Amino acid sequence: MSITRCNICLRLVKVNVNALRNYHSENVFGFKKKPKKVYQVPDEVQAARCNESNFYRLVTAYRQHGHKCSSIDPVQFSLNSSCLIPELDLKRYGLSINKEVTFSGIVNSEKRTGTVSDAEQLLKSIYCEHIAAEFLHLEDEEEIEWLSQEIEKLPRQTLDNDTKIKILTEMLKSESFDQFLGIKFGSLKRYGAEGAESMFPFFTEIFRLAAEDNLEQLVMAMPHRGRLNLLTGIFNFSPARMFSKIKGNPDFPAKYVASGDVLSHLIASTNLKYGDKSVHLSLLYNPSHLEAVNPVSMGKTRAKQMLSADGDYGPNNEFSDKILNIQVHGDAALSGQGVNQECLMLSKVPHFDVGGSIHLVVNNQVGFTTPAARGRSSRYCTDLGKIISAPVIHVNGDYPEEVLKVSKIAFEYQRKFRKDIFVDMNCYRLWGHNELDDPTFTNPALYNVIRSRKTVPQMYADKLIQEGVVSEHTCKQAVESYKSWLNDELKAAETYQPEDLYFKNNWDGYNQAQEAVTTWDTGVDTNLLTFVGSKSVEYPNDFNIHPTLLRTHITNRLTKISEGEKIDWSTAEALAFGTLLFQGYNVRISGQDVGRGTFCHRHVMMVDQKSNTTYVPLNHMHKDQSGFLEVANSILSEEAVLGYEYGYSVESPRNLAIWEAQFGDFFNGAQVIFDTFITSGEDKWLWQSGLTILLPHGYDGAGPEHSSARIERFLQLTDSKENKPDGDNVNMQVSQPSTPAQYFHLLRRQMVRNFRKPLIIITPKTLLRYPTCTSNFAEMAPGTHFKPVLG
Ligand SMILES: Cc1ncc(C[n+]2csc(CCOP(=O)(O)OP(=O)(O)O)c2C)c(N)n1
Ligand SMILES: [Mg+2]
Repeated sequence: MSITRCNICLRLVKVNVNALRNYHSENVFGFKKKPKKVYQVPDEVQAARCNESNFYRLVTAYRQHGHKCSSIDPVQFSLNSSCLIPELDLKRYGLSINKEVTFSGIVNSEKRTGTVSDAEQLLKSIYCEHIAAEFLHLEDEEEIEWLSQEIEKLPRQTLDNDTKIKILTEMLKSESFDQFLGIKFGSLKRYGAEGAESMFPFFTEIFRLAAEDNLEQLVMAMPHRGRLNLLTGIFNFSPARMFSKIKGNPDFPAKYVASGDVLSHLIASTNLKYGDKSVHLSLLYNPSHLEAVNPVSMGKTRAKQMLSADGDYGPNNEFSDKILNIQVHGDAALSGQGVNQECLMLSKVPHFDVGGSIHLVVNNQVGFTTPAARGRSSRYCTDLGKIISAPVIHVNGDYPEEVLKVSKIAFEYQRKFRKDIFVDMNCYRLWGHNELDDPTFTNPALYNVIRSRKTVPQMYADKLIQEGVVSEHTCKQAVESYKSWLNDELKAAETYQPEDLYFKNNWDGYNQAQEAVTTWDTGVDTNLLTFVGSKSVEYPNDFNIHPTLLRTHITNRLTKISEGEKIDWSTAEALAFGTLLFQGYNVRISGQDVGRGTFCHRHVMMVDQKSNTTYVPLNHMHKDQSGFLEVANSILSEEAVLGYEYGYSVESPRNLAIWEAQFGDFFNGAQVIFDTFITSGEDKWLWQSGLTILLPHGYDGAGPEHSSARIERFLQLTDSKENKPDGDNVNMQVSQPSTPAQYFHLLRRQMVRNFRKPLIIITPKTLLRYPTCTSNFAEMAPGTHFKPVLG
């Protein structure tokens, strides 16, 4: 049998997959292409590793598996108590303990050479004691090299006495604060820091480094545990104000209509001073729904970055050059709440990137009553971080100095690589979930250990006394003087009056809405409408436009604009966006595929058919234009993305944040954000938000799931009155406009008023192209406005 050879020659075309799958969006507002970094392990290091390849394999094994037999659990209740890790067995690597090996280039040590036994000892001290690092899962070689060098330096690092005393003082203050509250307010749930006091070295070190590095602002999200201790201990929150609240007094001056929130949600906005440097800290309000505040903090960070021309918004800098995001988690909530997965997946996406967040887990190894092993399926609560190649450093909270050292690495890693990193501080919880709860119903063995040990501050005080750094007398004095200050504050609480801290800075000139229906002229001069309308579909000469887009969308719009008639839904939207940009407001539209629009009607973002370059015509209307449209095509997430946009919206009233669900009925994946932030933020916290939510497509019919955006649920969520018409002071506005002009006015009204309210708009599908659902310029001209009812 003969085989016929095929003479067709396969032509292999070298294709850059990234180029195919990515937009080339240089200079699109809110996105700058990052320069490609080239990293090369030095030749001599590579040579050393080749020469000692077996030893190098052993070192790599410690870097990869050492954490499994580390001693990071302060209550020794761990799953890893027996340290038999086969991967660390010397036999695997053909090494005997007396063999001389080269350390240089292989493990970071002061010694250039040593025996395998020396190396084993060193590696154990680095990777298997009170710090356990996980970084070999990272994709980037430079990051791995950098982290191994930094972590391997740790055993040689010592802290100066001033730093040690600072750590001790903060921890003693925290412990005293818990004891003080325990005595003065016996029935209070304070969710104290007892057992987790080593969180203080994390914060003091990160904040100090941030100020030293000339960061301007820190935006922080954190849950209940230790929050009050931090507020009064280092965030300059007046204890008198806190005590006044505990006694049941209102949070806000009487002139405001607001209910306030529970104690464990209090916030700080303060300047932290370190020598002649300072950094501003904003600790965000959090709802009880654990972790829901994280995307909000990211969105607020991004808004601050935009306002201060940081990162993609600036000429020449990187994200978080000025503003840094910090997130604190509980161990159970971090692994249990899906919003964290969404946030991590957002972290490097264009238009959502904030330059990497620093995460601290206050890992007391229990969630309410649930022991760690029942609270997740992964080994560590931080394993989620691995999905974005984030390093994790676990540390034993009984060793505050080690906590401080790894915090420094976390900070420096974030600064160097602008990526997320996790510090997992393993600690314990002295009491039950709160101080009134008895933990021994469910965790008797653990609490036997906890009740028979010394507290972390006391252990550290003993250590420093033994080292001669402080005396017992100084420690006692520090505690006494702090308690005496707290006593003075308790007295001051009796006459404390809430300060008026609201509607300041970015919000200067804004106020709460009145109990009246006000009408705002949102009309626009016809010449400007014509200008904006034609600019909204203009593109550069060398731009390869999609032929269908040109034939339909662009041509039709130009005709309608020139006639000022038959203005359709998407044209009205473009006119609203463009005129707001013209007035200097920024507009950000976010959600899945929003640039094109789910129903292919919007096209605020055009894609060059040859180069994949994106273009946003509304950002090129005029050379002096000061407002810009950010088109944030999002990941397939509702909760984190909506939370993000809410956070963005509360930073400044001058930026219109719009979130569009792909189909209206998908909003319920973000129900937590609606319930705990959007509908209630002003009442709980006096946080106003003009966040505008587009929910297509109400009752247009597309099967059971897509035919309803469930408008009735939004109506139920309003505090609309039953006995009289609502004023502007309703908690949120819900509307279903039926003409393009109405939609135009609604969007513009969000920006021109002197207050902000969340707005839900049930948007259509069929009406987008329905011949009779059009408006004309006369309905958008000066003097026109949104009409609550058309008749
Ligand atoms: C989304 C959500 N579900 C449930 C709760 C009720 N809850 C409050 S605290 C808590 C335990 C949290 O454990 P962890 O995250 O480890 O923090 P810890 O209290 O141990 O500091 C639970 C389940 C909540 N607040 N939020
Ligand atoms: Mg916990």
